[in-house]
Amino acid sequence: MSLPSDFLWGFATASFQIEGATKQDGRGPSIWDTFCAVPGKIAHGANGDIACDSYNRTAEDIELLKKLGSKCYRFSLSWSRIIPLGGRNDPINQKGLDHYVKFVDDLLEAGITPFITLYHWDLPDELDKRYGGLLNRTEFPLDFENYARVVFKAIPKCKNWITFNEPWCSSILAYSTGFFAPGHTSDRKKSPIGDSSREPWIAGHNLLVAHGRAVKVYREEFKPNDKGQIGITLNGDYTYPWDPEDPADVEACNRKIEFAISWFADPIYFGKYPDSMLKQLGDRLPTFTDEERGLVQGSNDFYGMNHYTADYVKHKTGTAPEDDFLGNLETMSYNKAGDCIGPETQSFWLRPNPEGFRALINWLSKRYGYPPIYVTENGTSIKGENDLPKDDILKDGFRTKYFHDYAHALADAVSKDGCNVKGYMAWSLMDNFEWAEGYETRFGCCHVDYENGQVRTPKESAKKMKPLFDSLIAKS
Ligand code: GBH
Repeated sequence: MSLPSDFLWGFATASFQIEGATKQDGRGPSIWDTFCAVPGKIAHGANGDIACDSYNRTAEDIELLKKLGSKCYRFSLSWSRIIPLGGRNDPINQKGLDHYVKFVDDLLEAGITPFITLYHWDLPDELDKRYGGLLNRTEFPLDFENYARVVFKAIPKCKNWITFNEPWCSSILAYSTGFFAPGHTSDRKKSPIGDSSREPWIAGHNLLVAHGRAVKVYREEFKPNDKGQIGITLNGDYTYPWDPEDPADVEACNRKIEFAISWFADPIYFGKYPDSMLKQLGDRLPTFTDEERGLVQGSNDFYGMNHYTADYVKHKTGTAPEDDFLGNLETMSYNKAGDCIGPETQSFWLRPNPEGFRALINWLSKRYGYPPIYVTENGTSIKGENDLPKDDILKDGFRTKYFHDYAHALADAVSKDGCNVKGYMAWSLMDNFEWAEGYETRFGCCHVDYENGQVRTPKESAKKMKPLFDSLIAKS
């Protein structure tokens, strides 16, 4: 057996992607409600108003998790349900808070370990309007700290906390490319506001400080009694050189991971930004004050890893353009020899490459001193899945194979390479609102019938998850 007997596995979701009920029980709007209302931003003009209606179906979702054998469940809280206006002097919405308190009670009752993400991209809209949201260096971290404290105090029974999901996306996609809310970019055809050369790096910095503030609060005010753990979840792809003989491509591979992951992980583990980023971005990368560094350095009890795919990387020559965020390189699906990184999916950025998963777990472990890692997301879409009749969607052999191969790659990283991976959460429990792609792209292990009352039906991949992990986890 390759995984320890206490290894946790389960499924993951996020509030805006599944909850719906955007106007129920006093919830305030988030930046995603606002963004969805802008014509042209979301495929088919979709929004989160109903989604999977999980806000009204918590019992059903817990039954589903139980049936699938899920040991843990990662979900996120909607900040604007709990504090509709978001700020530290704004009122708390007790109904919204109670909803999550009960949900955690019910999960524990069902024997499922909760992993709570405090922030999965749905900032209270008011904070964006009031002071520019993530771009505000003093207000945003303090408001996040307050929100975190409110939640820690109300839900002491949760022992696993994730501050931010993928700050890379909250910075780059929201403030550079403008694909995600609030949609800032330098491209004036897409947005009247934004500066892709500076804003993403400011947002990233402020997210790090906000993370550090929440961790300090948890460690000082709650951890001594509650005895939980807290960390951040970062996304990143593995990279292979387009031309393995070209040292510049080999170097660019490392640089690509640094721009995606070490941007956040280096300050957290080492107290500074990576040299490669300082070199390219210069003073566009904010400088940590001593106070900020003190908050950020050492602020992970564990590393939350979201991982889906890998790329071939080809270096670029000359000075990087001001809006570059990859590290002056390009990513490709084929290498110089003509090998393909992996089969196509419904997501242009995702091609399965399980070996890359094992390699990236090793890369992270070596760089950051073999920290405990929880894989907080891993999964795939399937090309054309949404066009199939429901019965065929349920036979998701492609996804089943993806999970099989990735779980085995993870098991090798643990049993053969000595990496310290402690849990794994598949993305996603069910089909849901896939951000700018609306409901067209499905990532669920369970099918959601959006036309017929949001009925959930396990696909083959969901049913095979328990046997898969049973075959890898040692019996206690
Ligand atoms: C996760 O991000 C999210 O956490 C989750 O909410 C989402 O549903 C899931 O993926 C499936 O998409 O070419 O610059 O546009 C995955 C990591 C990183 C994948 C950014 C898409 C786009 C790169 N994402 N990437 S870009």
